[in-house]
Amino acid sequence: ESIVHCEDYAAPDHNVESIHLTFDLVPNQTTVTARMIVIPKDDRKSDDFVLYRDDVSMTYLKIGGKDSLPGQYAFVADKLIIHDISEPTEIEIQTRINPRTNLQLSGLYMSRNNYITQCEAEGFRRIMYFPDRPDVLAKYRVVIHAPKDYKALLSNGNLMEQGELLDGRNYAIWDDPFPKPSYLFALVAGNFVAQEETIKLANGKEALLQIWTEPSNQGKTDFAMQSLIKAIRWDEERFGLNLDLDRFMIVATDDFNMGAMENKGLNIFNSKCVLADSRIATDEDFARIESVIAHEYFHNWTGDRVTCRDWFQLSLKEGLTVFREQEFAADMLGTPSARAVKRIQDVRYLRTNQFPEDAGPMAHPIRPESYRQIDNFYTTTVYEKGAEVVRMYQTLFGKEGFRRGLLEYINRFDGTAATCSDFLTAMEESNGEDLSQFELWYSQAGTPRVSVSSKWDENEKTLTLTLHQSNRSFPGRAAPKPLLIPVSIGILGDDGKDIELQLQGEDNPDGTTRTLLFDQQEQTWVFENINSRPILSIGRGYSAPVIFDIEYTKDQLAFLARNDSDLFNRAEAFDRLTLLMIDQYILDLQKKGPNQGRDHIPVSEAYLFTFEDILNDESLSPAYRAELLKFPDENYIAEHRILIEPALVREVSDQIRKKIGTRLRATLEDKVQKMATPGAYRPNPIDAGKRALKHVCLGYLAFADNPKAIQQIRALYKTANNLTDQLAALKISVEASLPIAQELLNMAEIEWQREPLLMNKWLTLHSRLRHSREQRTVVEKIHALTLHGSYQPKNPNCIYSLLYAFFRSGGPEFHRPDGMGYQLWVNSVLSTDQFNPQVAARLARVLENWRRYEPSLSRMMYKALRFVNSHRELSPDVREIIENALY
Ligand code: DPP
Ligand code: ZN
Repeated sequence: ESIVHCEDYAAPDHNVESIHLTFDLVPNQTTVTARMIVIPKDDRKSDDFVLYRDDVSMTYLKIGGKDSLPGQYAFVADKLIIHDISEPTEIEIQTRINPRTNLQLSGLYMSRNNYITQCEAEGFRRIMYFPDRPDVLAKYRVVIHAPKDYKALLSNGNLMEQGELLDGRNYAIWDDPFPKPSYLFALVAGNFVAQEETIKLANGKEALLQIWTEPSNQGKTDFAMQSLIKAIRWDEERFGLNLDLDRFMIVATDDFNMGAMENKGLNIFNSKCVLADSRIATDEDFARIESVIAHEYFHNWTGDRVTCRDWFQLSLKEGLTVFREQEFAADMLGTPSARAVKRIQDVRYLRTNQFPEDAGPMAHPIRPESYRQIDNFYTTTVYEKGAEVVRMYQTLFGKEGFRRGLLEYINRFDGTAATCSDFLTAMEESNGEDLSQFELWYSQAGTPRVSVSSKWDENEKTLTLTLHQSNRSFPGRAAPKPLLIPVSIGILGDDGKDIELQLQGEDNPDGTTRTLLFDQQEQTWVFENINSRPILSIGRGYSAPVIFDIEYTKDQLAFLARNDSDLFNRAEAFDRLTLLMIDQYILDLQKKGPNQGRDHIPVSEAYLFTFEDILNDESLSPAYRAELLKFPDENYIAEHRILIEPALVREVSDQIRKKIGTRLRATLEDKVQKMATPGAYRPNPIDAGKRALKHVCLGYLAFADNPKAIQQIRALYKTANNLTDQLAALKISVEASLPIAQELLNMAEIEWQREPLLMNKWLTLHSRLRHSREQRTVVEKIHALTLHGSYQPKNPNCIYSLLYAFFRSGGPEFHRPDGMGYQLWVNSVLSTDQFNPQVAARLARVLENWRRYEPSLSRMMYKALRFVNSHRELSPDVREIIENALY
């Protein structure tokens, strides 16, 4: 198979004006007939009309209404080429496909007895021969024939007709008025029921909203419906963008590779991203569901109305839509403190997941330059770093300027397929700025480092700030150039208050947070009227996706953690302080021998003091305190270390948590008491914040083996009126290896057995199990669970919940010195690759950063990768990941 390069892009020689599809749905042998009107372009290079195919067979081909003759077409590799299309021509093709055996879940497949499609990125060619590329936009009309008991027959656009056929089967006819690329085509047929609501849009029109589920999931869609309405309102208010269809549908399915898909007018969702009530969803799930519903809805403009010219432009719709989703979520949260929590979480996610990608073998710019398998490029770089790049436009131009630019972009490119450069041009022209340097964010990979140094001149009362940027260079590519980096800063005086900022040469101060445009390798700014010893607050709100290297003393960090007016940077300061404390602890531990009182190292008193102060600070919301004080994830700690040593990180994490739980016992217990949320469960940010802080405190107490806390955790599970409390009790018991852990797991297994979403959470809990001498190894336990009645071996959610969660947990139970964990990884990648290469490729990525691990582990990881690579039958998806990792 071959590598696709961005620079090889060539526009298609033919357009497809319209396509009429007829589906005769039969599980093992579905017939699809397409009639398309093909229009050659005036500036075409060839009369050959090129269609793609993947795993379909053709029963006939008609050209211009006549049966085709052998010389009129040819099959070349994965293409069907129809010659001599030099004038508008009707082409009719019939295919046969087998939805029942389609376990890749790409194209048309079956979920139990229901039919579902997934066409992004290249699934449509698994249904029909077609110019399956995003820059071919056609109008679709779809006829569905299905057995009688299939109540819901859905496709994109408007329902024109439905009824019974002469043979007793049902049919429906759908018409989508908006031209769209084939990746946005969707069809759903099956036994589904809908919750529906009619709303009035800002432009006065009415729209019917429907959320379809299997009957067993009826009653779990209220929250999703409310989220959808909120998203519609937000896009109306913030950007003046209206829903453009009479009908907007969401369908939930248990069998889905991704989170959700934005098919025009017919979004298809993984049920875990849409179904919710207090029994099956946690506070986090509620928040995520609101975000994903909004994300897919926002794609209606940024993705569907304006789509991507080619898949290298994926971030054009994804980075932009993640940014829109983040802004929406922040606006729904309202208070500055809640917004800060969301921002802190998003940045942590970026650091834990995107930074390692950008530092590893899969590093790519947000607009990649080449790929072998596009499905491998739905990455945190394209999505989350892409969103940070979009955020920088708003940081540069302000909210109004950003809105102007976005609307200009939509006006210019509505109904077409655009590029990242088109977006940039619309932004710069509508704001009267030159962004040519900014374009480098689209072409340079790697996380930029910005080193910060500053000098206060007590006599001159000036602060000189110098920034230096360095960007990762890649062998065989041009040396990286300096980027335009917006750096938002503030300066605190010794009273902890922000100083009014006045740059040398300015007549007056102008605000307490300023965004510096840092566009050279090295640059210096001088601030005046700095009367007391200043402390710099750098990168406020995380103004750019970079690493700020700055040397703070512990005292300075503690000061910032108490005083910074920027709530994001306040958290950053405490985060830096925690990581410094952990590093120090590791150093101390490494000085000890294996049997030398390894747990007699104290946690610094100064750290505990700051910790307790924050815990007691009633001016901060519980959610914010919880976010600051929760102990960092092992992967987050690992990412910040040069060499990754999972067993060491575990030892240190457990010891520190235990010490915090012991030393701050009284305060922690007091907070557990105060953070009670009596009454009915409400998933709102205030109650959720209280629960979060209560769970953080119980966690530390549990690590200290506090008997009262253990009783409380047990009671929390048993008496909770919501899943958030129950799941927290389980997680803490498992992580802290409490004696009640197995009892709670057993209770949950019985209580949850009829609900797949809950059983998936139950499976995931096992990835947090700790070694213990008596039991089987955790690897064996995880392996045994693949035979559990609730584990469906072909279902992506099960694979993610059990295997992926375990591999990604990053703990020493997976990274075992005897390599058993890697053995399970090898077997899982190879067996999954037999039926679902996309999911297998995600599993495969877990070991790609093997070079960063301690040598005894990295040697075994390398061997495991080599072993997988020695298999001749690997899918191109997995092959690409493994070869990138190895070479
Ligand atoms: N389903 C994916 C998303 O919405 C791909 N478009 O981001
Ligand atoms: Zn998306």
